[in-house]
Amino acid sequence: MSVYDELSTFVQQGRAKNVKELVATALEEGKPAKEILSDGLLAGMSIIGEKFKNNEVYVPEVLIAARAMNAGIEVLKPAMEEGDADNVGKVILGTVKGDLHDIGKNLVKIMLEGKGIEVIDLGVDVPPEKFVDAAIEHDAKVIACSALLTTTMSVMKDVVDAVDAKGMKGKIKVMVGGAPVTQNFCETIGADYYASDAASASDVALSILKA
Ligand code: B1M
Repeated sequence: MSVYDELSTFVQQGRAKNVKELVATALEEGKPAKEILSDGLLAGMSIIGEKFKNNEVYVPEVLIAARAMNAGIEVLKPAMEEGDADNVGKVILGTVKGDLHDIGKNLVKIMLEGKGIEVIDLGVDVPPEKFVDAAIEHDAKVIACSALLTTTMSVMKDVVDAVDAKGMKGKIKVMVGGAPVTQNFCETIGADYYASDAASASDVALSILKA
């Protein structure tokens, strides 16, 4: 069994301690952080997601797997960050109201910080106005919204509207992402940018802040 298959299995079994140890070993062996993340940790979480959908596992198992995955990400974090880049600006980040999924959002945060971007992380279940108020308070040019549920992605439109209502359209850019979100959806709701994964989110944010 490859180290990635083993990692995937540990994530599915929710064995946080084993995940941490194996990620550390894989890094020591020179395995690329990106590969450890995608072929090991995310692969395991994706299998859990399928089983969850098919009612083969339930919320507690998913939570335990998520905790194991987060433990692995913590060990990976230093290797994923690009290091001491200059502070190039601020981004307000959060998972939209009604949505409690934060693993993807946390990955976006790691990648943004790796580009030298200061991240004000509002956490999960964030109401639209809170994103905008925080952006104004911190003079941030980008709001980055994550949503994992088809029932919460519509809240991103409320964020776009809230930016408009505060007279900040064009001054604050809204970037959207998360598993059910697409470029087409982004355009439909009038958001400024879509990013399909955490690495692209950091590239997009950097280009906005440097423009
Ligand atoms: Co939830 N859940 N969940 N869940 N859960 C999904 C999303 C689901 C697809 C599972 C399934 O049915 N197959 C399904 C959604 C179905 C739908 O809407 N179409 C679902 C459901 C239904 C639910 C509940 C409603 C279940 C219930 O209670 N009946 C409930 C909702 C709670 C709520 O939010 N109000 C629920 C609860 C939970 C847990 C709490 C148990 C747990 C979350 C723990 C946590 O986040 N701390 C959980 C989990 C873990 C999942 C799955 C299994 C994994 C999600 C994940 O973390 N993936 C998920 C199934 C799946 O995705 N395969 C599922 C790994 C993560 C790295 O990927 O977040 O997609 P992701 O992030 C990616 C990209 O999307 C992107 O970058 C990352 C990769 O680089 N990205 C961005 C994310 N945000 C971005 C923002 C950007 C740019 C890119 O710019 C701003």
